[in-house]
Amino acid sequence: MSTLSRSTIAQLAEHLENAELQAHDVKKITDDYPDMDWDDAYDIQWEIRRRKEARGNKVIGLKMGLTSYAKMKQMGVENPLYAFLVDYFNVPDAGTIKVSELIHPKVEAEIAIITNKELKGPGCTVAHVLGATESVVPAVEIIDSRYENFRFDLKSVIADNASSSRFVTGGNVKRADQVDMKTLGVVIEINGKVVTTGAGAAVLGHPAASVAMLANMLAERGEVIPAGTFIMTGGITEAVAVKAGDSVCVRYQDLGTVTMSFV
Ligand code: 0L1
Ligand code: MG
Repeated sequence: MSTLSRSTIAQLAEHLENAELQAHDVKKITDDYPDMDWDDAYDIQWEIRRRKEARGNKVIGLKMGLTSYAKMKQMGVENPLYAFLVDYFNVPDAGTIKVSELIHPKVEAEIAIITNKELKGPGCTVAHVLGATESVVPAVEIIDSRYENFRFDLKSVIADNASSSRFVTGGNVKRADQVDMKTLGVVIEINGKVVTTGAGAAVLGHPAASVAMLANMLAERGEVIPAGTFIMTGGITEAVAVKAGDSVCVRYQDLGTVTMSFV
C-alpha cells in the first residue's frame, strides 16, 4: 500500500537519480516525507530503474545490501534490502574509478553468484539457491550513498537504490560445488596494507541465504529472479572509505583477486 502519489514518486526518483548522476549529496527523503511506507520506497527505486532503462541502460544484475548483522547495527537499520545494477556501474578488473564522478565512495568485498534456473519466492531456501547456482564470482562493490554523510534510514536508502554506484568482478570464477561460500575468506588491502578481513558467513549466515531472501522479497511484488542473473549477495566486510590515489586489492580464498584504482 503506497502513501505517496505517482507524481511524488516520479519527482523523488528524479531528485535521487540526479544526485547520483551529478555526484552531489542530498538530505534523506524521509525528512520531507516522514509517512512514506516500504512500497513507496521500492516504488521510487523501481522508477529510477525505469528511467535508466528508458535512457538505454541495461539492467545487468541485482544486489542485496545490509546483509551483515554488524552492518545493519552500524547503519541503524533493521533489515536487508535489494537493488539493481546497470551496465555503467560495471568497471573491469584492474580498472580505474574517477572519484570526481562519485560523492563519498566506500568499497566492500562481496561474493556474487550467477544463477542457471529461475528462483521464485515465497519459500525460496538456501537449498533452492545452491541448486540454481551456475557459478560463484568474487565481486567488489563501490557504494556511494547520495545522502549527506551516509546518514539515512532504511526507507530512504531503499529509494536511493541501496547506494549502488560501481562494482568490479575478477579473479577466478568457480562452480558452486567447488567452494564453500560460508567459510570463504576475504582480505581487503588498500595501498598494500590490510584494512579489513571477513568470511562469507557474515552475509546472513551464508551468501545463498541472501539470494533466497531476495527471491522472497521480489515475490512480494510478483517478481522472480530469472535464470542467468548476476547477484551480489552483500558486503562480507565493513565498507571502507577510499579517495583519489588509492589502490585496492581484494584477495579471495580460492577465487583470486579483484583490483581497482581510484583517480
Ligand atoms: O550494498 C550495500 O550494502 C549498500 C547498502 C546501503 C547502505 C550504505 O550505503 O551503507
Ligand atoms: Mg554491497
